[in-house]
Amino acid sequence: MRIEIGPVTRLEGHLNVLTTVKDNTIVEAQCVGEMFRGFEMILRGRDPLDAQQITQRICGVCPYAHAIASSYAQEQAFGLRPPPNGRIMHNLIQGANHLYDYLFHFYQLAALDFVDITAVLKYSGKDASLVKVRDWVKAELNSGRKYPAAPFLPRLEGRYIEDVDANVSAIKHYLEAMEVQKVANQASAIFGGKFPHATAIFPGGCTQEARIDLIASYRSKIKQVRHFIHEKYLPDVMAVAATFPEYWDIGASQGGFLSYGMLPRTPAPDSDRLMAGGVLFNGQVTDVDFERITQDIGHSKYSSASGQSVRNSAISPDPHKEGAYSWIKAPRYHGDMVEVGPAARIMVDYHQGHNPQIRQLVDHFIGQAGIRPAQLNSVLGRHLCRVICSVVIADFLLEECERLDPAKPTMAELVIPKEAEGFGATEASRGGLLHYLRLEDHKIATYECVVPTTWNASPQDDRGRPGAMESALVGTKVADPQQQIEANRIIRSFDPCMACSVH
Ligand code: NFE
Repeated sequence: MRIEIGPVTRLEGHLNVLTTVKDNTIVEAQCVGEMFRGFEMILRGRDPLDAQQITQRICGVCPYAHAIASSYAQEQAFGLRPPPNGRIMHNLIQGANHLYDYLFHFYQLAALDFVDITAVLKYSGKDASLVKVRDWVKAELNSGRKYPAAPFLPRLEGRYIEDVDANVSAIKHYLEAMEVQKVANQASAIFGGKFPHATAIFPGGCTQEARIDLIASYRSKIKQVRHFIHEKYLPDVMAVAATFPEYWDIGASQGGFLSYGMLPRTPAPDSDRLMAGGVLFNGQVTDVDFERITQDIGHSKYSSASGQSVRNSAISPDPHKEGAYSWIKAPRYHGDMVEVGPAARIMVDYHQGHNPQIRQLVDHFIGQAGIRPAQLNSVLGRHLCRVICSVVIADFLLEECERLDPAKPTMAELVIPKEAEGFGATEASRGGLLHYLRLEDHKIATYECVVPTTWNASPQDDRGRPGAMESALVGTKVADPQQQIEANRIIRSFDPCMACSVH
């Protein structure tokens, strides 16, 4: 039985997923990116300094990661190193964006997979925000509307949290999380100029000053966000894990893991990073080699050559190509499928014993959950790894503030060479993000972005092997093949962003 479970809601953009179900088990899955955008074509022939601005428009959720990857690529092409303040400001802007994004994903996108909003009808307390939600749900259900209480209802049927107090507390945190996300975005905007789409991020640093009042304001905002992470986000994720422990064993992808690492601690962006990069296969981590990244398009709607390296990538849309089912390309590492994202980021660092705080947090929480490190490759593992990232990043951002020196410059002077090329790699919230550019006659001749959701939601490669998310769906038992709440929870745990994936 072949079933279309798309459009999958509570994610960015338009994702369709087709599953084939036999005996209540998914035996095949196809992730379909349904639109074409063409940013790499838009960039051709432009001034390279347009790139960190234009690529931010790929997405309103993770714009800073694109600006940072573009700046790193240009820094390499220009032979440029930002001064320490510039590097730190890049980190402060990008890091605060990660904190916003993890909270947004868990509360607004994923939590409703587990939290029962109708439990609020039993709320008898006096909290004004909850009373408002309760009265609204009640009025909606009595309204006679075809779809009352949208977008929370109707929903897929399955088991949700049953405890009324736990549900009510989660609904309260859903509301609070939106306020905290605003604070995180304000923090990014202090040095980035605005949210989304920062104006101040440049190759070689940041155009904002390292003023004492800005540092103090940034610190106080990150402290507020950090408080929420520790007091609400972390316990809420562990509460979901305690209620749905079966999801430690559901949704494992079937390949390796790739992370570029993030938040450099020295002006060389690819040197020592807060989280180390690497490629993890069978418990072994090796350094990332950009030359080993290729993109297959056998099942993607492009007619250019398949399997090209990043440097040689081309883009030629072919909407009617036979056998193609997605606008997403299929990136592979040395020919193999890898997952990117929070679980990859944490596992790659953990397996190298690189960041002691990550090791300690992973050991603590897998001990508490009674699972093995390999089970971080799961629905719950991805949620837990986002929390671990947020704890580690929030602490680091506060330390970075101490290292800003108001008396020193925040930008390096830059000269655009006539011919040059550069790679820029970082971690967006959803995983490894790579930008590549080549200059000819001071202008962009080639620009290529290899984006997190392009890896995770990729279609089959030329050998017919599935992408990470497709592979995570295969083998999943579904109680109701028509609804597949289990598949939806798997997809959401990847936090796909379709706008980014097709860019
Ligand atoms: Ni549009 Fe993004 C992140 C990037 S995902 S959200 O995180 O890059 O492919």
